[in-house]
Amino acid sequence: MDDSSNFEFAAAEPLDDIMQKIADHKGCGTSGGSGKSSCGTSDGPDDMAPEIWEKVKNHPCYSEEAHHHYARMHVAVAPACNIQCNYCNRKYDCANESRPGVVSEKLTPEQAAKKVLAVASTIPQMTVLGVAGPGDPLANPAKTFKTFELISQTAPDIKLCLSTNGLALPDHVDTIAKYNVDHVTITVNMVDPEVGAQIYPWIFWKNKRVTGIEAARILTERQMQGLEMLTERGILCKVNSVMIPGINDKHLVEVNRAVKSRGAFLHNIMPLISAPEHGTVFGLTGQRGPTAQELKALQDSCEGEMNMMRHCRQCRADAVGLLGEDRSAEFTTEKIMEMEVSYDLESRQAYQNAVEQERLAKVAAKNAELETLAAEEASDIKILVAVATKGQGRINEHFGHAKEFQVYELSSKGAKFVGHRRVDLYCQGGYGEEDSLETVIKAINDCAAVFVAKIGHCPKDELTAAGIEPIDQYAFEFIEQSAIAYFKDYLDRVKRGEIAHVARGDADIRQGAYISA
Ligand code: CLF
Ligand code: SF4
Repeated sequence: MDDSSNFEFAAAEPLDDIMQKIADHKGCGTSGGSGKSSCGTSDGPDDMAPEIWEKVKNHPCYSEEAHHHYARMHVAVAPACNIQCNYCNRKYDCANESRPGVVSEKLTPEQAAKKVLAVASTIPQMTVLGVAGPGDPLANPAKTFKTFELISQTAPDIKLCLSTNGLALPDHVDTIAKYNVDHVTITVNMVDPEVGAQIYPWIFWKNKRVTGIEAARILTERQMQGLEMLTERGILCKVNSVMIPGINDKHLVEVNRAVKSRGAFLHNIMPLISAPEHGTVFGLTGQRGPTAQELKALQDSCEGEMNMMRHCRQCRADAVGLLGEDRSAEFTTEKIMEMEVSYDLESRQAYQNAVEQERLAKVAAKNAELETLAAEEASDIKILVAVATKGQGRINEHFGHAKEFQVYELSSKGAKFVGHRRVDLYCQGGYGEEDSLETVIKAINDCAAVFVAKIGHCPKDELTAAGIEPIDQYAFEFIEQSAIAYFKDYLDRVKRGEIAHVARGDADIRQGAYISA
């Protein structure tokens, strides 16, 4: 159990003390009994300070647990950028918060406000509005803040979120606070200008272009200054870092320490996505992204310093829906302008109250299962399992319909979310495709089992032949409770000699298993 996450605020506590508690707290992860989560509270308000719980409880990026239940949306109101990253091509969305190659519809603040109301009235679990590109929101301050102003007037229950490269951040901290933007992400890829010069060819600073080490020095100073200013004001900060092998991979441990010491709440190390067809400098020079093994090793090595976000989906700048699903096509400008919007705060709150009841039931079920696991003889065995889910924290997706699998590590401590694997749709038009099944098996070949709501005979046989146990007996049940129950049974079967435990270490994770561009 990690005591650092168990703290409470006294009434009228000084802001410095509160910020120290945020800094002491390892990101948004909590020990939560023995089932420690990597990047989200899994046990609820008893497990963290009320002020922090209020900020993260329905933010799908700041709480891994919340991302099963709550959705976010982005509005693409910020086309310009004030720096150049070697992994970005302005023809595409911002690579910090999106997949390269997906072009957004640019919106005016008024169109964006209409879109937010349209989405909020259709998706009651949409709780967060982010401005994340396609350029830098703070290089477009008038459009960004006008959007926040309009939304705070018309949809006051929606949390406002911002993602920036940080160059202009210190100039806008007061405005960020004024509009109650309570979550800010800064992309920090280096704190050493010599490393930065290999990532940023130039920045636009005080009306002129600055290049090389000097550009990187200015950028890092502004990023650290902005981070300190935000955390001093009690604004929750997440740091995104793009892992670029051979350039900043080893250096990101130092970045992790630097941002943690300045009060960052959560660190999200994302893989570089790079391909020649993206037309970026790194794409054209053949700079590769990290393997799954390299990414996980770096995240693991930073976890002692600070909890790591592992559920990021590298969203596009107009993403809508739960992380991992994309409903943006339902809300094009043409469609939203024709939509009758009825923003009903009461029914949204009623829906969210029902979600909260479901979450409580889920936590209670997990804790009950954990108690029975704790009663078993301790074991060093650890396994990974893959889960097909479309949300609500339940095993509720057909094997053939899964676009991704969520991966949990099971041990005597419980079930811990450790990442996701995107896969091609195995079921194409109702027929299983041989090649796609092979792709799925490759993506989850380090998992002992795959939990699904339903699965056909053919894929069942092939998974079994590949050493992955297909499990449909927990269909529509809660993920963590079911996974712990399965793990107890697994340990029993190993003890009885019915199955041989196969250690599947990182070496078994094939390149690309986590990452698909
Ligand atoms: Fe958007 Fe970013 Fe806010 Fe989330 S995304 S601005 S913090 S609401 Fe989330 Fe998407 Fe990862 Fe960003 S999964 S890319 S971390
Ligand atoms: Fe592209 Fe974002 Fe970098 Fe600007 S900050 S160059 S939009 S990735």
